[in-house]
Amino acid sequence: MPVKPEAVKELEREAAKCRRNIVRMIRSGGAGHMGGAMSCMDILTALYFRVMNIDPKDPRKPDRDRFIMSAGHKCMAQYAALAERGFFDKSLLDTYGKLGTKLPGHPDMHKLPGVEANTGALGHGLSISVGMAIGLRGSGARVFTVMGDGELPEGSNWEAAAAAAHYGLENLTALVDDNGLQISGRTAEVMNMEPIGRRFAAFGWAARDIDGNDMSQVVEALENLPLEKSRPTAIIAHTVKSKGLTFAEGKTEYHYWKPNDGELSAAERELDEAIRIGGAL
Ligand SMILES: Cc1ncc(C[n+]2csc(CCOP(=O)(O)OP(=O)(O)O)c2C)c(N)n1
Ligand SMILES: [Mg+2]
Repeated sequence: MPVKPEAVKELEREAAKCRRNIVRMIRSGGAGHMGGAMSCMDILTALYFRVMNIDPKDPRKPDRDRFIMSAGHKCMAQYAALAERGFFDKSLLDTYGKLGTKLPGHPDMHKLPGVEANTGALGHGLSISVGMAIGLRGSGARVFTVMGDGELPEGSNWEAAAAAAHYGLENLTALVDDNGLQISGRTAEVMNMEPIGRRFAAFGWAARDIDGNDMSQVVEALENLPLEKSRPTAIIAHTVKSKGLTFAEGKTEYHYWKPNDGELSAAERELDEAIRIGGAL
């Protein structure tokens, strides 16, 4: 069933607020992995505001859906969504990058409610997710993991992919934030992993491609899981790195952003305006 346009618009506004939270953290810390956090922000917004069974007042309730940010450097997207969804007070965003913060540059499950695993060394989140999904089989709880396209060359991902298919983990969904870039350039040039969907399919997954910055496509994909019975699902989400900040979109140099004051103010203005108007960026 198509998603109602009003619901899509509301989620797009939430996504703009979350992106604004990312810039707020960068103002606090002075720098951060902005590009990849922005590209996956629509996916996390759909998960946190519509799809996942979660409760900010009871973050560890046993039947909750689990979210793993496998590409841990993108954790500002998760912090932004958790804050906006009420898992912690938004004033914590202003501690990003400060000594003793609960919001470190890579997520720490012992510091922040809603974080299920410590990640940051690429290539481990899918294995963690497979273990969780096996443990949760039959409980109704699901596991969602966001991976980067530049993370896929890590061999451990493919051991995990094989295991997920072997155990028929239909409660597991991997979302590849395919923004086409990684730390040092175009993913296709650094280590080509295309065609990503067909690789997952060859390992026994059900896979599909979507536009990961089109909220109606993101919601439609997430509300029709599993894609095939008794198989894990891979959603290859084609996105734009730094989505939402026009001066930075699709540029490698904004993977880790250390802005000057002018750039930071321009980013704040652009996102404040996006929140005011609402709708897709
Ligand atoms: C095992 C490991 N190797 C290298 C790195 C350094 N590193 C951090 S981010 C990154 C690029 C990741 O690219 P991608 O997954 O596409 O992320 P995004 O484009 O969303 O920022 C790399 C190589 C790391 N964190 N872990
Ligand atoms: Mg990438």
